[in-house]
Parts: sequence; C-alpha cells; structure tokens
Amino acid sequence: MAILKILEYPHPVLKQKAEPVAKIDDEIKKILSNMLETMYDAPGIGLAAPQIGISKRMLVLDISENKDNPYIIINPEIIWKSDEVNIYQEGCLSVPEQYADVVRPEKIKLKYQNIDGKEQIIEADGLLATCIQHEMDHLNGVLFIDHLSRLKRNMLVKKLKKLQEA
Ligand code: GNR
Ligand code: NI
Repeated sequence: MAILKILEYPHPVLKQKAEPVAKIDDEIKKILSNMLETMYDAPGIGLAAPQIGISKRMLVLDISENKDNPYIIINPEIIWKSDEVNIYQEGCLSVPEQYADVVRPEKIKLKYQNIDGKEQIIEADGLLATCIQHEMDHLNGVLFIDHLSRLKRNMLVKKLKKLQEA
C-alpha cells in the first residue's frame, strides 16, 4: 500500500482522454487499492486515475460519513441523465483550495465494471451523482473549472497560481 502523488493543474496528463482498462490484473488492482488509500489520506471523496498520472478509465470514490463505503469503478459509461440539474460547490484535489458552483444533471444511470470485472448498473443522485460526473470528467481531460465562465475560471486559476508559487 502506498500514498501516491496527486498531480495538479496544469499537468498535461489531466488534459488527456484516458484509455479503457483492458484487463483487471494484479497491477490494476494494486493501483486501485493505492488510489483508495491516497483518496482517504488527502482527504477527498473521489479520485480518478489520471490524477495520479495513470491515463486509464478507472476511479474510486466514497461519499459516506464514516469512510467505509468505497466504490471502485472501471470503464464507466453514463447511460442516462436527468433533465433536472443540481448545483454543488465543487473542489478538486488537482485544483487545491479552490471552490466553485457547478451545474450538472441531478440523477444519472451508470454502467461500469467492478473489481471482479462484473458489469454493474446503478442509479445515483445527489452528491454521489455529482462526484461520479466530476470523476468521469477527469477521464475525459476535463476539470470542474472547465464548467465555469471564462471570467470565473481566470480568477480561480490566478489564485491557484499564486498558491502554487508560495
Ligand atoms: O474531494 C472532492 N470533493 C468534491 C466535492 C464536490 C464535488 C466533487 C468533489 S471530488 C473531490 C476529489 C477530487 O478531486 N476528485 O477528482
Ligand atoms: Ni477532481
């Protein structure tokens, strides 16, 4: 087990579209286990593989109070999203200490593979739906700041650069 380094904006890997996971072998399982440990340590409620420099379509999350309900999600696909939207103040471990409201579909249906390679279909709403969409954005090279107006994004990036220089 190991805590991995989390890449920060503007690292180029965060802009890449990640590749599907072809086979869930021991190496992949080890990375996912280390991702969970890294997420809990950060602490965060989700972590996508590109954030630790691995451009593969997998992520972990745990939105539970007691941090005892981890999800391991491989090759996810959103198969339905609601017309109704939700606004959450989002943050990102790759954009430290910056927060902004993001509008996203309130409910989604998600298809993915679990750690055993078995296909799962779940319905998610609330924070879980928001977090899944935030993590899936990472798999497509998108950060929450990309959902903001140019003005808001520029202000936030300026604050982040100041923080990173310090
Ligand atoms: O820890 C995190 N909190 C969070 C809060 C609101 C919406 C999304 C998130 S995900 C974030 C961890 C992270 O950066 N995952 O990619
Ligand atoms: Ni993030």
